[in-house]
Amino acid sequence: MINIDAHNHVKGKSIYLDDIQELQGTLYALPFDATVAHAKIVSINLESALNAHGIETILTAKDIPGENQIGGIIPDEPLFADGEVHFRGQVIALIIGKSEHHCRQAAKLIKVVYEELPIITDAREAQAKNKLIMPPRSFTLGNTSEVWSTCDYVFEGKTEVNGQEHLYIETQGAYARPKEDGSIIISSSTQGPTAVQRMVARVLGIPMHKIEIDTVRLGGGFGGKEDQATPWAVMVALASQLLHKPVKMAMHRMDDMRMTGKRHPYSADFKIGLTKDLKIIAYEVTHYQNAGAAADLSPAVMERTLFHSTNAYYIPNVLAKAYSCKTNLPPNTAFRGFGGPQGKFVIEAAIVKAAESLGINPAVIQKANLVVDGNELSYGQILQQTEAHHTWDECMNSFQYNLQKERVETFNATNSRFKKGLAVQPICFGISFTNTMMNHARALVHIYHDGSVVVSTGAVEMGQGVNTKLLQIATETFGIKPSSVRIESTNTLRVANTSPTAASAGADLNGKALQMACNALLDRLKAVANQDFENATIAINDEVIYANDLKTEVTWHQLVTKAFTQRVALSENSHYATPTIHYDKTKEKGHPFAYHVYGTAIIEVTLDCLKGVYNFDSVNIVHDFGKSMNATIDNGQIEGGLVQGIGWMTLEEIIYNDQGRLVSNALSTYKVPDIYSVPKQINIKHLDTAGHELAINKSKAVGEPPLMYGLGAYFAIRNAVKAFNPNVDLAVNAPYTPEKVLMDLYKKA
Ligand code: MTE
Ligand code: LUZ
Ligand code: MOS
Repeated sequence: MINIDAHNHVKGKSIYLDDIQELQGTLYALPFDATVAHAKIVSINLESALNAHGIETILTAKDIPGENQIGGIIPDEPLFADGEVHFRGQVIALIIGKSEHHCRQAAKLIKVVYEELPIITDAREAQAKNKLIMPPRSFTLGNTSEVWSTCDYVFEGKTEVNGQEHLYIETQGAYARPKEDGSIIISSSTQGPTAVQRMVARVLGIPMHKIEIDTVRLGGGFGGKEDQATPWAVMVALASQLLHKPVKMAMHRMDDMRMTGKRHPYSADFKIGLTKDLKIIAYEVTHYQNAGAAADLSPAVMERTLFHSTNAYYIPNVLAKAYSCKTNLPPNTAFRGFGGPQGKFVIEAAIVKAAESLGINPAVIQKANLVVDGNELSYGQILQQTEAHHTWDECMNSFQYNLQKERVETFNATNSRFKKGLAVQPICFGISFTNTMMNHARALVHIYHDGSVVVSTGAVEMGQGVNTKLLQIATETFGIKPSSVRIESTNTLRVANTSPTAASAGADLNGKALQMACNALLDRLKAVANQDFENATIAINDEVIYANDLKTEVTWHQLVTKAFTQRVALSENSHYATPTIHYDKTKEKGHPFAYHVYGTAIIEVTLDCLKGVYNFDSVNIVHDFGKSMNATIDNGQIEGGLVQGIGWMTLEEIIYNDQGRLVSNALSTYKVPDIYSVPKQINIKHLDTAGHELAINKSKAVGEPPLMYGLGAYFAIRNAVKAFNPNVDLAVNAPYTPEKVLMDLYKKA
């Protein structure tokens, strides 16, 4: 089935937040933010701004009827700065006027007097000064300190990995309209409608049942709208509630980039120990996560960094520790992979460091340590149905890695200006929210008496194709045409208490709930059909219901009508909670993931050693989809994730100066992959495995894992640099921008 949004997207008919038909009298809201990164607010003078043309009002912390608090995991984040600011871009006031233009004019008239305080932007500096979001956490397996002396080789090192701007095409925004009796509807471009509802209730001081959040689709989220769509929705809700008027916000790109958090930068120290036959027997890592000025999702992101600290490798002795460091930057947040990619980057760097020191191909160490069934990971989960070797071998064989490697070596021996680099990147990613409590979903299905069906779930469509997968589940279960089913917007009145669409689990959780609802309805309809067919086996095909002899038949519409006249319930609400998962934080042991997703990529790059610029020639991937329920959509996720990962590792460079000002604050200074930087060839081979019971229709979750293939881009470029400048000692510092590559090419050994 093609993506159900494809035609409307191409025609420009799809509705995004800014396309919602506005009510007459709609006002516009513009956040006014801090211009210093850390300060006491001595005074705020709003007078001339309030008197400016077209301005309705300006709201600050003192106008909040409920709590000035939007922190989800830790309540440490005010909606509007109150007395102090902790990062540039922190919102101090909300200007409401007749148009955005009026608001921008008024913003120039607001006068804030600050008393500046010391600024910290570096994670290690924050940790040294004990500025932490929460106490550090450690995962332990075996006993590293006991085995160092038995290792034949021990290597130590340090890595840096930068953040990443989400760059969803649709910027943050929300539109609130008052309903009667103080209740309110808010259209929000959010991955988590329930999170928005909860925070609106808290800040407005009203019960959740007065708040309806509606989300049709997002023009991309990538994690950036898991938590950070909330403040903007709360702001328009607050203004709408106080003014009894519809209020809307759709952010400018530069405002969005300045005010919102990004992927977390990490700094890390590692120590890796191997035996003579290249088995990694000990690994210690300390991660310093740059959380920004408030917790946001950082504790959960940090947790996933620890979970993925050993990527696809079995290491019997592990000590992984992480600090969530509080700095004067916008709070960093979820981003595809959610800390996992940062954890994996360090183990890959450690392996590369070992291989370079031993003068061997890192792939030899990678392969020698891939996980197998029965391996215990540092957090206690015993792996089953592992596909690490399977994807690796399949990738090596079907894409003829050995020939490719020879070709690259020959190229490098015969070319001086251009050098090629090759890297292999295996991945292993856990599927489930690491917070067990969040792994549940509901679906509401109505069959109308004309036979048409409407489906509501908690899943948010953000381009990943979840609505198409949900439509497939409903139509396949009922045996009816796609045009008979409609997937409705995600709405907190129809489906309540949802987890955000995140952790790649949207299709699994909501799809399973939907399947349960459809099956319950089908059972009731079959019971009605059985009255005519005398307990025959019933099959539905093309909207025709057959008894087992295929002689008697009735249409879907006739059957539904009959059920309706017999007063059979044609609506169903089902609840699904992932079985088998559990986790004990006091012991840091458990079985947090329903299953893992595996894959292997081979990345080849050509580097121009005169200019430092590079091009990716090919990326060959064998990915473990299980039984992919929609290969086109799943391949799209692989391509998109891969390119996003390559962008993070190569071109995308977030720069804050030491005053905490975002220097890379627009698309002129923040470079993302374009059509020219996409690999010339991306070959995706499906590893067709049994799948997993806990994956919807055994079609494994696909959203986040492929981003981590992009890690290989970093190491492929490094190999090309090494081919040109063999004896140089290189740091591990991503992204590897052409500027940094050029410096390394001519760095003295
Ligand atoms: N694909 C598109 N086109 N747009 C997005 O915003 N988000 C990614 C991934 N793929 C995203 C995307 C992230 S971060 C996640 S967690 C998953 O989609 C969420 O959707 P799923 O749970 O349905 O896979
Ligand atoms: N969000 C979250 C996530 O709250 N918990 C997770 O484990 C997670 N994993 C990936 C992406 N978002
Ligand atoms: Mo994705 S980072 O789980 O929204």
